[in-house]
Parts: sequence; structure tokens; C-alpha cells
Amino acid sequence: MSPAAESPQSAGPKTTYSLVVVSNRLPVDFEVAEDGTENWRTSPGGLVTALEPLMRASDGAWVGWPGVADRSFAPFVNDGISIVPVRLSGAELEDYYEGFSNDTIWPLYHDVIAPPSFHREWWEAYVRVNRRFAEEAAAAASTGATVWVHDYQLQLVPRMLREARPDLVIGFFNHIPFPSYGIYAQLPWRKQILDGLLGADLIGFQRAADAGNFSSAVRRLYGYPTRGVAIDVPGHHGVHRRVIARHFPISIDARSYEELARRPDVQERARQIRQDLGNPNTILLGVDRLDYTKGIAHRIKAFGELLEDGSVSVEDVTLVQVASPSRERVGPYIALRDEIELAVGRLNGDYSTISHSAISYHHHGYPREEMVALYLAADVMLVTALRDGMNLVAKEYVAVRFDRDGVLVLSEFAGAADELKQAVLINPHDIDGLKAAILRAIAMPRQERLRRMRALRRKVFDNDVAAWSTAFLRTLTEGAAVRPGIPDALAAALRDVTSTGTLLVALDFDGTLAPHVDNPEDARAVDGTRDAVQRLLDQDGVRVAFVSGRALVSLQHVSQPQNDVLLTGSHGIEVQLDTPEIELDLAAAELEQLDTLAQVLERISGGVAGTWIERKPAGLALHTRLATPQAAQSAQKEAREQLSVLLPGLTVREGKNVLEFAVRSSTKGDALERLRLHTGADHVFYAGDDLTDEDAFAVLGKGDLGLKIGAGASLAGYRVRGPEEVPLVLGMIADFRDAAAETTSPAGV
Ligand code: GDG
Repeated sequence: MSPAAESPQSAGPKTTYSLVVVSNRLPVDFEVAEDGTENWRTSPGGLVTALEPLMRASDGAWVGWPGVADRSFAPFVNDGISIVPVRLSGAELEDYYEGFSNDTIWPLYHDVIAPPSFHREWWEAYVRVNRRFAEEAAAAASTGATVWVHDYQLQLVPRMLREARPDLVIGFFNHIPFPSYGIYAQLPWRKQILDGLLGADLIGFQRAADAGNFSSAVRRLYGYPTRGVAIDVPGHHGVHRRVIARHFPISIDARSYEELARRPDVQERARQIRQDLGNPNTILLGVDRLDYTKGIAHRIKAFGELLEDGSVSVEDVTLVQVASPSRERVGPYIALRDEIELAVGRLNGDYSTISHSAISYHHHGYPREEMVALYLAADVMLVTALRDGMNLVAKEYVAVRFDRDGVLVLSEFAGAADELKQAVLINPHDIDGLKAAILRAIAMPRQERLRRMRALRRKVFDNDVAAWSTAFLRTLTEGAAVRPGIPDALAAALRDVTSTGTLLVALDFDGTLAPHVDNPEDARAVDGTRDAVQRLLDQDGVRVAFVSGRALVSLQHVSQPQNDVLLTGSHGIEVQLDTPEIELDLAAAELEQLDTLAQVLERISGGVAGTWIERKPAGLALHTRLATPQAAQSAQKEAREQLSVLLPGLTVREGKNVLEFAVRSSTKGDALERLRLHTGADHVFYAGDDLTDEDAFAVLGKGDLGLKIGAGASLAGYRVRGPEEVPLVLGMIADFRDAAAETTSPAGV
């Protein structure tokens, strides 16, 4: 371990890193032994367990508190991880950590199982300490770095970081639940916390329900449009910044747990444990931080009643409860320890014999080997959390059981229940149900145990912590931020490609000229677009076109184009190319097919209540939303069957409660080819933001330029962050053409 070098706080890290993890606690704790020797020790806990492998594998830095107040440490490297310690004073620990984090947010986010305390001075400390973490992270991050902020203690850091360092890609992961709005709304600083989180590009939660609760709080308190996992956060000049909020269920390094479990000394220890407990038939096990969210009291109550009513006896069944010390200076935790230990003492007093204890209770932290030996020894694992973000203990138990034996009893209020469906799922508040589940687990036939455990193990090994962090980081870096402004390489390419010859500037509308909005009819181009388009229209040899998947009438409505702008809608099927009217780009044969299609669908729809037909430029859609599921299914089946015979060449697209048939499948690529032909352009500039624009990028050739708006994989050679950059790009094209025209025309003319 590295020496505990004392250093002034201002020393700061000398190096910067492309991946920075920020969490309240570092993966190492600073310790002073009784004899005064100082040491760094790897600290336990869910987050550390989860991230250690990732940090070792990449060249990253970890910013966090070293576990001791009022001490400053220089950054150092520990076990392959660069450590950047953040200094906290004793008073800050009380107010920011024990107070606001663990006595306000923790109980509130766990559905107010304990009443949250609200104190303004705690909040002030929380803001101050979050700022310090943000500053340290900003100093450690290299240009364009990815910063991954963790958990409820640091919810303001994403916004603070974004303000200090707009170049960063920022992710946040919430390890604990996010409550429903009715509960969240109690928080006096509810708007500030949401705003803090929305500074991130990606906000990860354990369960889909948590992400849903978060999005709904954003809608209720800020009114920002949300669609699926996307939240459009208004920025400057009415431009939206897209934030993704979705679930990424955390996991464990399953293989390393199994490896430990396979070690002969660990297996020997498991046998020893059983023997020391007096060889009971069944060992029940609970492993938790001593926390009121974990339902330890409910578990003890259920077990006590089973002993009381004679369903089990201490000779046959022992409950081992590890309650590792946690937050021992926070009021409710002090009371909880008394409550649990009173219950344990009573039960043992009433039922234990000289040779057998009812409950083997341990208020200690243990080395991981000992935990694994306990898991191996346990016939039934009891996870009875009243509310839990995920619960890694449940996954660890499964990972350890390479013998495929053992029964997991799991609370449906733990995030793990979303994945571990083959566990015996329980509602811990229902004491009778919990008792029945424990008895069922004790008596479960071996075949059933093996079958369930095999399925559970597949889940845990397929979705391990590496899969979790990879999924989060990939979504963060590929699906999130592109830096604002015009990259130099794009400016150079624009000058090369667009300043001479006949130029077609073809622009997608939604997401390219206009930010995405909830109601498509409300979409409008960002400020400056119209002027920039006009400048291009005024140039010699430049044509401008809008290319959209929308029906052309709708495109006209939202884009309000100048007269000279060429329009194509419905992915190129509708066009208006220097004509007063919209034209359908369909051949006579296709129009005939459209008639036949309409007749068939109208006949089918006429016979089935709750279905109707929608006409599209090159096809028809059969909607079945209001029909019974059986009627909907048979109407769709009939339509498919009849049309596959009558009109075999149709394109069929299936949506939710809708079946769409098209006589022509056209793409924006077709639209662009048509425009190129119409304008006779030497060069094409095309800008677009979504998948359908990829068809247009695909038909660009040498001497053309494709510009992708936003993040995500693309065939386009260049990219900018959002629609707000597009008028700047168009202005640049006009500038380059002006400049080129000046140099080629005689002086003074
Ligand atoms: C939070 C969320 C979420 C416990 N005692 C000892 C020990 N442990 C280890 C366990 C496990 C970890 O600590 C506890 O993780 P949990 O997930 O069960 O719970 P929290 O601490 O509340 O964690 C939770 C998690 O963050 C991750 O996102 O799942 O919902 O509340 O790994 O094994 N480890 C050792 N000795 C102990 O005495 N070595």
C-alpha cells in the first residue's frame, strides 16, 4: 500500500485522466492503528465491489473521500488505481454526510421507511461539499474526458461540473431507489436536486420504475418534455439538450465470487461453520449493513413466530445474521441497533439451548472469504429488504452457489427482484407470507432448488458488473454529448467542398433544424436558421432543400419555407420541386396498387369493430387499437394473407396496434438522389440527425459532405452537437462562397 503522504490541499493532481469516477468514498480507507501506524485499506461496500474491476482495467482516476476527517492527502496510485482524495472537515461530515445524505436523502428515497429530517444547514453543507467534489473532478479530467459520478451524496455534481467544464461527458448513477413523486415532492430542495442531476448526459438507475419516477418528477417540477428515456432540457435560445434517464441494474464480479467459493480452504471453512452451529439441518442466513431499509427486524419477527408456533426448532434450524456496522453516529441507526439486538436477545433467551442458538448474531464486518464461506454454508438466504436499490448480497449468494443448491428468498422491493425472478419472492411486510416462504424454502425438493438456482446463476453470470459498466459507459459516450461549436476539421471540409460549383444544401428538419419536441406540430427551427437559409438562397449556384419523413403538408406547416426552398416529404414520396403543388412521386402502376390496397383493407376493416384505415401518400395503415386483441389479431392476419397474394410486392411494416402497407418504400436516400437530379448539383451538403438520415448519408459521394447532428454511430463524416450549430454551419457555407466569389471576380466589380 502507498505511504500516507501528507500534503497541502492545493497540491492537486498533476496528471489528468480521460475517465474519472467520483464517489463519496474512495475504494481505499485511510486508517490509523492503535500503535499510531498509518495505512490505506481497501474499504468494503456495494459501489467499491462493483467498480474495482473496471478501474483496474482502465487508466482512470477515482475522486472521493478517504474516510478520515480533516486530513489532506496528495493524489497517489493504489493497486493500479489513481486516487484523488477530497478533504472533508468533521463538521462537513456531520452535516453533508451523516445529515443530508444519510438522514434526509436516504430515508426519503427509501420511501420514508424512517422519517427524513430536513435542516437548512445540512443542505448548505451538501451544496458546499458537492462543489468541492466537482472542482476536484474538473481538475482531474482531461479535455473531453468522461466523468462518472456516483450516488445520492453527489447529486449536484453533474450540473456544477457541466458549468465548469462544458467539454466533459458526464454520467451519473443512482445506487439507491428514486421515489415516486408524492414522496419526492416533500424535499424542500426538490428542484435544485433535479437540476443538479440534469447536468449529466446520462442518468442511470437500478430499476425502470426509478427512472420513470425521476422523469415524472422532471415533468411535474420543470415541465420539460420527456419521451421514453429521453428528457429534453431547454438550454440557451430555446435549444434542447438531450438527457437520457434509464435503468442499468448493477451487478457483481460473479466469477471472482465463484473462484473464492471453489477454494478448498473456503469450503473447509463453510463445513466448519455448520459444525460450529451444532450441525442444524437448515442454516438460514441474513447479511446486511445494519440498516432499517434491510428488513432485519421483519426477518427476526417471522423466524421468532416460526419458533414460537413450533413450525421449526432450534435443533433443526438456525438463523445466522451478519449485521455489519453502519452509520453508527446517525440517530435512527443507533435506535435500530438497540431494537434489533433487543429482539435477538429476547429470541435467544426464549429459545436457545446450551448447544443450539436460535440466532447467531454478529455485529462485525468480515473478510470477503468469510462471507463466501457463510454463503456456501447457508441453505436459505434471506433478503427481506423493505426497499433496496438493487441488493448485491442476493447476487453474491447466487454467484457463490456453484453446486447449484441453496434457496434465495428475495423481497420484491429489492431491485434484484426485477431480474432474479426464480427466487422465492416475498413481501416482507406480510409476516405470514414471509413465514410460509421460509418454510417452503426449508422444505423445497432438491430438484426444484437446482432448477431455480441454475436459472438464477445464468442471470447473474450473463449480467455481471463488467456488462453493467460497459453498458453504462457505452451509452454515455456513444449516446450522449458531442462538444458544442464547429470543429476545425468541419470548417476546413466546408471550405473545400461547398465554396465552388453548383451546390445543393439538403437539410433534414426535425432534430436538425428544429429541436425535437413532444408535439410534432410544435417543432420550429432554431433562431437564425431562416436568415442563414435566406443567405444561401441569395447565392448564385446554391439550392436549398428540406428533406423530411413527415407528410409534406406538415413539413410546410412547421418549417414555413421560403418560396425557393425545395421540399420532399414522406421520405421522398411527396415532392414540391419548383412547382406550385405537391406531387406524388408514384407511377401509374403504383397508383393502381394503392386502389386495390384500399379496397382490401376497407373491406376487412368494415367487418371488425375498433379498426380503421389511415391513408398515407404511398400506402395505407390498418389501425387496430380499439379492437379486442383477438379481433385485432385476426384482422391483421387476414390483411397480410390477402395482400400477400393480391399484391406480393408490398412493403409491410408492423407497429404497435398498426399494420402499414406501402406500394413504394422510399428513403431519404431516394429523396436526395431525386434532388441531385433536379438541381444538377456538383456538390451536395446533407445534414441530418436520425437513422432515416443514414440512407441519405449513404448516397453521398466524393465531393459531397455529410453532417450528423448529435451523437450516435453515423456514416456522415462530420458531426455537430445540435440544431443550434446548424445556422452557424450554413452561415459558414455562405461566407466561404462569398469569399471564393470575391477572389474569382475582377477587383472592384
Ligand atoms: C447500496 C444500495 C445497491 C456487507 N457486509 C460485509 C460486506 N458486505 C458487502 C456485501 C455487498 C455489499 O457490502 C452490500 O451491498 P448491498 O447491495 O447489499 O447494499 P448497500 O450497502 O446498501 O448498497 C444497494 C448497492 O449500493 C450497489 O449499487 O445494490 O441497493 O443500497 O457486496 O457483500 N463485505 C464484507 N464484509 C462484511 O462484513 N467483506
